[in-house]
Amino acid sequence: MKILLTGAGGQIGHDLIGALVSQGHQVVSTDLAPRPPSHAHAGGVDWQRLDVTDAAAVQHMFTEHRPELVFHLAAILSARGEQDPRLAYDVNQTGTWNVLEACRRAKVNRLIFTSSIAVFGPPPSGPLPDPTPDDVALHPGTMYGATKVSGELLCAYYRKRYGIDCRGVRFPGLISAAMPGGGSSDYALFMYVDGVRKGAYEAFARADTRIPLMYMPDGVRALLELALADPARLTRTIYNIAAFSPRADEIATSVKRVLPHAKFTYTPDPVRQGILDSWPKSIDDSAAQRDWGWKPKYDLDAMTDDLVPRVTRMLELGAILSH
Ligand code: AKB
Repeated sequence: MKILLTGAGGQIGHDLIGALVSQGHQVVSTDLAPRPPSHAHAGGVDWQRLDVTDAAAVQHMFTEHRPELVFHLAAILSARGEQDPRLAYDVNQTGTWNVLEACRRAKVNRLIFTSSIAVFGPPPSGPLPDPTPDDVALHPGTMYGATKVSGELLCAYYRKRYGIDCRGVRFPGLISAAMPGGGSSDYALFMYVDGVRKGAYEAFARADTRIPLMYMPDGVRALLELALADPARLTRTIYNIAAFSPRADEIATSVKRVLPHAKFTYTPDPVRQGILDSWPKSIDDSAAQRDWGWKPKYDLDAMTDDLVPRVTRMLELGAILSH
């Protein structure tokens, strides 16, 4: 199948491209930035420069390549988005609109939208239910979250109005051996990277911070399974998906099982801690389980056992840059 990715140079693209290529798909990877050195494994994959905020360029790319399936990954994440809300609006809001319009005009069959737990925030009436279900009033506290809510609604609109088979997941914080960019959940990955590299990490979150997290192989599998799910079985446009929800100090304990000398300290950054505190502590993903059989394979310790050797290898290869 011919598949186009936006934001292919990011954390999800790194692993998703490899999975798509190994399944024999023809992949067109697009990103504003040139192919990062860490994407060397995707050497044979077509890499095209694309700024999703440029409507004409997006239209041209989609019409030229006529993909059957698009994964829309391009986004400015929560912490970076609070530094530059205008940029987050342009990329996440206008970019998503441009991608949907290009899908409509180029007659793309299916679009996979990557939403996030950042769509949630505490409602005025009190805290979010724990676990948080798919359908609660959405009160995001960040520009990133607000634009993801809008993206979800636009997907449902384009589905109903123009028949584009648009589907998506709300990702927890994703952890992998590829560097994330500007997320509030990044403390979790840095515990692994700096745990290996320096034997110590000063987290920007409190020790009792608890948010939903997921290991990237599960995240990639969720995207692929949803992309191939029978439309007749889908009762929603956007699905919560969950894996595990550890406190920051529980992640530290898990890392220390493998790296006993690693030291972790906690110095909360007020902006990122505020964002983390506004997100759900855990997620109810029963609709995804029921409709398309979603089930994570990795819990926290299984992720740690797999990830520490990977991070070690990536650091040896110089493929993880500093944060
Ligand atoms: C972020 O921290 O902004 C992202 C997310 C949870 O969507 N990783």
